[in-house]
Amino acid sequence: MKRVFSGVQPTGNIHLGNYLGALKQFVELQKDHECIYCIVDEHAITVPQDPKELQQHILDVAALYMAVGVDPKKSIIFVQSSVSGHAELGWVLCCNSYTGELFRMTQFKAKSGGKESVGTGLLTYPVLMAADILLYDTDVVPVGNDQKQHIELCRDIAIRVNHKYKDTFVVPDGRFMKSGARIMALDDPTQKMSKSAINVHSRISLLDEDNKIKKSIMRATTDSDGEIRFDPENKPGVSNLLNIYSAFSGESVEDIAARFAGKGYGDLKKEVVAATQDALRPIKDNYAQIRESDELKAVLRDGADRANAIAEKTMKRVREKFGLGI
Ligand code: AQP
Repeated sequence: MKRVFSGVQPTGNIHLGNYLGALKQFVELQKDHECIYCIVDEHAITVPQDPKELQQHILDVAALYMAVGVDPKKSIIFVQSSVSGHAELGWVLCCNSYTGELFRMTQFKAKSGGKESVGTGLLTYPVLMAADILLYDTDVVPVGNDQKQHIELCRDIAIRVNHKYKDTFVVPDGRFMKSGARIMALDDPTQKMSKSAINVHSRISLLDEDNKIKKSIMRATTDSDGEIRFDPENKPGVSNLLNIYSAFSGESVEDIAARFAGKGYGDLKKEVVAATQDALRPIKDNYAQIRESDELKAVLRDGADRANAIAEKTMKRVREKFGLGI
């Protein structure tokens, strides 16, 4: 069975983009892959976090993984900082990557833009992400489109190390959804939907109430030509709504657009509201039960043990290849 690894940062407000781009794939892949899903708390501290809130957000994300359908009997669910191999391999890979390639990362440019002083962790974030993936001899990495460049860097680093020290890493492939790989902000469909955006109506969080879902979608930015067609470049707002609908319904964006020919944006929005509310309702119900249960921390402890057993094998190989330790 091929091995899958992916993660989400416990930075709050897990949104429709995270779900449709990544989490939905997590669930699908469980059927016929060996899956390892991480809550990447060490990535979260690349920007300042309140320690108490971070603790809660870790449990929130773990509960959401399970609420959307990640099954701890089938998949490993664990917290990154409970497996020390992530940080150790991260350092080894830092010594095998170049500042030039890290400064070129668009996410680094976006997050550091305009600031006088930028934390080193923001720059080395993709190297730690490469370590997360390579630590588990991962074949497949299900992520949103925004992570394409980071996956490419991970592959480059793996190939570079393999060139120097034969057969050290498995070179992984990214896996991206057809619909949902890049969900855009509802208030500005030229930007990706993001947890950290200030306007709450820019995103739908997975735990949003029905009323909030309705408000955010009904006020979503569209355009003034009134035609419903899929054209992300010229009609990013309408195309984003079609994309969201398609990701929930499984119907192609073209078929949905054809079905709405001659109708108004309000009609489309109403159906997107209903599809979103219907899809999120069971997730919210599951979440409420799981988040309160004692089982959650036990799942994470068991996941950490299982993840650590795999990670230690890789680290033994890496230490030997690089001549580390005695
Ligand atoms: N808008 C998106 N559309 C599709 N997929 C997305 N992902 C994120 N945004 C979208 C995917 O969700 C997974 C987890 O993301 P993350 O929590 O690790 O970090 P992120 O990409 O930094 O998420 P945000 O929401 O944009 O957070 P902030 O605002 O803090 O930067 C990843 O697979 C990602 O591709």
